Amino acid sequence: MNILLAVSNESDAWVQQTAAALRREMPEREVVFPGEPFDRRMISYVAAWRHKPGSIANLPTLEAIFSLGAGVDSLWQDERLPADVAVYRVAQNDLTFRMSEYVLLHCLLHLRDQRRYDHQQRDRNWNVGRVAPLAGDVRVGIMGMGVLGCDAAKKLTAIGFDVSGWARTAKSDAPVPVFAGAEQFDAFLARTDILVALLPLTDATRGILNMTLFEKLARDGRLGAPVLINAGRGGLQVEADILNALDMGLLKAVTLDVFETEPLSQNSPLWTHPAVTVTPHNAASSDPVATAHYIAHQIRRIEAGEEAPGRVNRQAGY
Ligand code: NDP
Ligand code: OXD
Repeated sequence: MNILLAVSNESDAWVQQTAAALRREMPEREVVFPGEPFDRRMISYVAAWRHKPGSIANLPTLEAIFSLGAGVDSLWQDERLPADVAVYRVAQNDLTFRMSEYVLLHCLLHLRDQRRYDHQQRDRNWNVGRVAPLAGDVRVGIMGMGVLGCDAAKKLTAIGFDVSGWARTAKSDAPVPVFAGAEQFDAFLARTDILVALLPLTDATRGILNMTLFEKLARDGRLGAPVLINAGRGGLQVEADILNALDMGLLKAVTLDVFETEPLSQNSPLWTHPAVTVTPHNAASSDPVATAHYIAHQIRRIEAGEEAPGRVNRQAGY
């Protein structure tokens, strides 16, 4: 019935706050870390974030693994991940709404060319420049129409953007038109001025943000050239292709929250490129209290024999 908190850095403040919040939520259980002595036979649940491979093996009464985030790709990197154990992820408003704030912020920054005015302010340069298009004149394409993509789509639509999505499977209840699968991918790209990547990292999506894709984005948009925002996973993108596409004018600007290697190397040209906005994988860093509350809710549902939210399809990888 106890909970193992399997993380890469046990002393991290966010981890310690999550552990404290979990103990408050479920005082009847022990919350332990892999680095301390504990009874492996008493662990029913693992809450994991970038855990050390092998650290959640040999737990004979394990019932479920909870990702402390929405993404689960780091779990699959563990060859000793217990098979046949249900995996759950975070799919709740605290995280979702933060991601939508990030997507809105960066779509608007690109719409209004804000980076240019930041540079101008530094130079005390009063240059109005061209009149920005209205949101309604700009087509946003969201790759990944799951929990995050749908919420961002609703909110982008509410401020006027012309939004479409792309997913693996067709949707009849999405807030915006959704293109599905490989067959409709090119049509989706051809109507996209701002491409927002909110995909999980799987074998099918790794490296998808590459030169071939950038060449297929709309060439007739009001921003001058297409813009990329990636807040999904760094493994989706080929950073050398992004830099080349910027230099060739195939992309006008990019916002990246995630990177091929994190933290981003000090030597990466992305840090200083004038058309690149870098954030440190914090698009939707969640409140530890909300995360612990959500995991406690998932556990209570499982123990009541009910379906818990956020169940991952292990075969699909997300
Ligand atoms: P969901 O599982 O709810 O949605 C995933 C979406 O991606 C679904 O619409 C799915 O299609 C689509 N998809 C998956 N594989 C493919 C494919 N091969 N081709 C086309 N579409 C595909 O996930 P969330 O929305 O909750 O989260 C998405 C990702 O965002 C996470 O996996 C994580 O990597 C990232 N993330 C990043 C954060 C950050 O701070 N930067 C924070 C939180 C999450 P379908 O609907 O057909 O299944
Ligand atoms: C997540 C993340 O997947 O923060 O939740 O990246």
